[in-house]
Amino acid sequence: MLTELLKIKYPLIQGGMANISTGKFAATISNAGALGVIASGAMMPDELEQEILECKKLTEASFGVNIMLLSKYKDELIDVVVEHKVPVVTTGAGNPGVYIDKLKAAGSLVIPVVPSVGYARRVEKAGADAIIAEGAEAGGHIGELTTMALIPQVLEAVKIPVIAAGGIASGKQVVAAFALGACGVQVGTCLLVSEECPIHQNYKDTIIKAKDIDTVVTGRISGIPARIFKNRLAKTYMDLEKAGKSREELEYFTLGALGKAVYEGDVENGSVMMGQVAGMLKEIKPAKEIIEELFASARLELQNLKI
Ligand code: TUI
Repeated sequence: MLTELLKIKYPLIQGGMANISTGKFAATISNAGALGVIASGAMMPDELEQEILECKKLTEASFGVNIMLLSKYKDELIDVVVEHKVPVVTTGAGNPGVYIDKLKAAGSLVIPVVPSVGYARRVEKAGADAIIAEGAEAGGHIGELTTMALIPQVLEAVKIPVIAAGGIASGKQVVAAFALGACGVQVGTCLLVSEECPIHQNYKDTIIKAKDIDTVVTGRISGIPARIFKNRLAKTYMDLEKAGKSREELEYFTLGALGKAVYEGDVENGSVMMGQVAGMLKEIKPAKEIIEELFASARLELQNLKI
């Protein structure tokens, strides 16, 4: 049981959303009974330390830190996590293999996010405690496979617990994830529309207004695919990409422009990361209500299944 492994009430992990998942927001999610996760992707090591201390101040419950492996400061961020004995560490956007022993020696459970069977096998061999298999429905940096195709194939390949991510924002989708063999879910987009989520109101409104086809994957040509809201920035990015601009020249358009959307509310010239489920989200609610409803609805949906 994931709930036993992570010492939580609901088998739900907060997606590590750079610039968004602060210590305070992670504590809110942990206090709601799920696993709150601080995202260190856009943080300097001393900022991460402050956020960990803030989170510990605000919750007695377990929590995690996400290490985004494209970060320039990944070694130092890992050192902070080790020093503060963070209970759970999730990783994304790279291979965490070289850090796993060190993290486990500090008592952390290590749960890498993987986009394919190959990476799932690799991190299991390196000692990961569980895996989050993330489908391309997710927001932000993604792989190729959909959740529907990825989860059963990862399950076949590894023995450690598999958590599903990408395309999950309703009870039906939680049931689907469990039916595919997952023992829990990781969600991001549905928490963006929580009252407590520390993003600009324009960002939340953009999700509420979004339709099913309003996200697009940028970076498929240049090397770091990311699903974002289809706005002016996304269109400019794709034009530049087609014109042959390099990954470095395009960096501003991904993580660089995320802050513009998150803090300034510039939803036209900022990078507004969101998953394909944005089209389903119509209301801003307290995070606790979102999480409780997800599982109450999943239980009902399960009873109503007729096969
Ligand atoms: O990491 C994510 N989602 C993210 S990270 C992020 S910040 C950013 N955005 C755009 C460009 C640069 C940084 C926003 N959203 N999800 C987990 C995830 N991990 N998805 C895919 C992967 C992944 C990809 C490659 C995991 C391992 C991997 O290995 C590559 C290698 O060569 O080791």
